[in-house]
Amino acid sequence: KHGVLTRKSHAEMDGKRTPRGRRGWKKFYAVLKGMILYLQKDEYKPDSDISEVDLKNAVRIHHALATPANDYSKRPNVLKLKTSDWRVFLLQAPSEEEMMSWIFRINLV
Ligand code: I3P
Repeated sequence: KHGVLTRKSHAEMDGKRTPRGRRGWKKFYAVLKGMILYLQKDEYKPDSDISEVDLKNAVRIHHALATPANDYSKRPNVLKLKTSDWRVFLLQAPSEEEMMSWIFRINLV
């Protein structure tokens, strides 16, 4: 699965709140491949190698949990992604349907 997702980092690997200055929203082209959610700067190209930056933004979603971010009301269609290493991301999808589809696919892994 792939598509546009806008990401906000909420908590870090140690479970602590992401510090000021790194809490902004950033738009990515997301690609879910195997157990990894790649958050790429540019559009998906099937045969191109993944860049260093894109690898840095990749999220391991094995044992991760995705739920609708019902406690976040500033933007629509936002899901909350909790990873097995205690990071928390908010991810905004372009529509509710897309949000539900990402949640379903992430939780299937
Ligand atoms: C953050 C940025 C986010 C905002 C966040 C700010 O600043 O303005 O958009 O979240 O507020 O800290 P920075 O880019 O300097 O990290 P919202 O869009 O959800 O308001 P927060 O600290 O209350 O999460």
